[in-house]
Amino acid sequence: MSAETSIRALLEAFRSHPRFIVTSHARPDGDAIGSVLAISEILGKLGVEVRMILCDEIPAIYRSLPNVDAILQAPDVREIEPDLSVPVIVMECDGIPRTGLQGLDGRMLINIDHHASGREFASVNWIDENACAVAEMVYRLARGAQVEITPSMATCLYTAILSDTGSFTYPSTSADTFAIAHDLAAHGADPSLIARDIYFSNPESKIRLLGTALSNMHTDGPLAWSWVTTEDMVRAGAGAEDCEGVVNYLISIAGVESAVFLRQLPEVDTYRLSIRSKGKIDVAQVAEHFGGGGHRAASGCTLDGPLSVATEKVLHELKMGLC
Ligand SMILES: [Mn+2]
Repeated sequence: MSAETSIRALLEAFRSHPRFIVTSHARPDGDAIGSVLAISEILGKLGVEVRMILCDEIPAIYRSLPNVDAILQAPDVREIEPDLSVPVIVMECDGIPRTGLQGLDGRMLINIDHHASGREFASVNWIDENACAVAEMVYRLARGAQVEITPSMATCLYTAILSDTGSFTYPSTSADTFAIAHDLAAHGADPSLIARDIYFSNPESKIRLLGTALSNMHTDGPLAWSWVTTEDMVRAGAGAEDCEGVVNYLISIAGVESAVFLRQLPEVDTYRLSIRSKGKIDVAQVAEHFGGGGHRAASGCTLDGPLSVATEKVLHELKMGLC
């Protein structure tokens, strides 16, 4: 579906339902949170009532976003919205499981995604692989719906685009990205304040954990990898969100084409992998091979331990991708 057709289908759905649930994926990132907040404000302006529900906590760096306290955290949407006739907008997910939420089955679903691994699982599916963030699509929706971009909307969308493009450095960054960022700054997004919240507000635990992760670093030609165990995390007083971005230090090494960061999950000997590429290797394919997903340059998946086996498996796939 073209953007125009999708936006028309969305507006039609908004007109025929007085109430919506808006959600995104588990372990929400800047795009998930910023897009949920912005689309909810747009819906509000269109006279639609909205409940924002995520299964996980908002990471500290996004807790100053406007209206973020209105996002509810619950394992099951029926706890908050028992009426099954209330449709759900699912953003940045390739299916219901990615939300981590229960109680979505049997509802009308609207799917808005920009991942290469995006799938048409909903009644309305708007998937644009070329969008740098779902926030870009939400911005286009606001324009298409002729909703005025408010300073709070602009702040949420700019935050999402800044974080999802790796500060305007990923291959998805285009002239359009800057045109949108320009318009958002003109409508009240403050680039300096937003950067301070995202990049200069780290908890000390995150930097301590980074130290451990970097001392566990290994390289083999164009590949770099590193890990932290649950014990490392306990020692640093760190949580899962403190692992965000560690992989970017590994991919920042000259000559490294692809990098992997493995985080041991609590209780079971299973690892959450973040994979990055400078472009030669399609890491979306590598992640999909292991049941995960993402983009050509940034993806993720989960592998069973022990650590040495998980590491060997992913390095093998990455080496295949280099051939
Ligand atoms: Mn995104």
